[in-house]
Amino acid sequence: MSIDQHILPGPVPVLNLPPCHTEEEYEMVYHKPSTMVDTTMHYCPGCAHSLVHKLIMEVVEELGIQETTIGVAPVGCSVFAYDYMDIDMQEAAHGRACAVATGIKRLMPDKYVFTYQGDGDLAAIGIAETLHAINRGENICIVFMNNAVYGMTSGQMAPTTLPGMHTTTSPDGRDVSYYGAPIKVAELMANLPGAFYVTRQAVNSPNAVRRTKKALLNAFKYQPLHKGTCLVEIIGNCPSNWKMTPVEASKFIDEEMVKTFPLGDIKIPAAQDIKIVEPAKQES
Ligand SMILES: Cc1ncc(C[n+]2csc(CCOP(=O)(O)OP(=O)(O)O)c2C)c(N)n1
Ligand code: SF4
Ligand SMILES: [Mg+2]
Repeated sequence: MSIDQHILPGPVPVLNLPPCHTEEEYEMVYHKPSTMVDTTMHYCPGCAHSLVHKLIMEVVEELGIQETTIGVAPVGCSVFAYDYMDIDMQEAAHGRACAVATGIKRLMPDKYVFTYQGDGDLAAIGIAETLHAINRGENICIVFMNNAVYGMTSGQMAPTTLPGMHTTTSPDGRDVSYYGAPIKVAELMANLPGAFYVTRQAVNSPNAVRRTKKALLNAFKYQPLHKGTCLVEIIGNCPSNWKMTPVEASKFIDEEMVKTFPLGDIKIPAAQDIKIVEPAKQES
């Protein structure tokens, strides 16, 4: 007896029913942005970097600026951002992303230029370059991923580590009287005259993701106005170094991180500064 005879009770009827739905009837609710390279990412499960890469690339796709966008990648876990974003990218040595982006933007003012940096990269070794670029009002967008640790190098204390937070270099918890308080980068930079738009967001829930996408969209849209620097700080999950599951890490952001790093806009442009100038109508 063949296996078919053994498991099937009898001849299988051939049903010529119409398909339930035509292709047009399906609503497209998600597609991977065409601006992303079709490859596997190296990030840990639950890491914020992969999500934020995707959001930036969605913005680039929606604005139709794939050919005119240049990103600057940092050191840290997101050093390989250039392997995932299908745009022109430049790697910058430790903390120098804003200086490199300054050069690119000044040479090519019509390009959309952004940096992508972690807290070790931006707020420690690169704080000077970042502060001076914003003070000068460079027309770049800075995407600042704050996960409160040096993720790539196994979770050392960063300038943004929370008070009392345990890291590999603060095993008893960050002692503020010894190491100082966490640096609130967004608030600090918003005080500089060159800062045009400064916001702090997160990506630990669907609503937070939507707000972050909006913030990134604004920051990119403002760039052709040449009015100053846009800084989008994003509180990122680092489940591996926080020694948490992805779900616990998302809760940790809501329950602990936001106490030190409250979410929301910190500096928004005045209405007249973002007024779109319509091209003059030609007389017929
Ligand atoms: C001059 C120098 N200092 C330090 C390092 C080690 N290093 C590489 S990445 C990194 C920290 C990255 O942390 P962060 O910028 O917060 O990025 P994350 O991995 O958390 O996304 C450090 C300290 C190095 N390679 N060279
Ligand atoms: S170590 Fe942290 S920041 Fe790095 S990939 Fe893993 S979760 Fe992301
Ligand atoms: Mg970090």
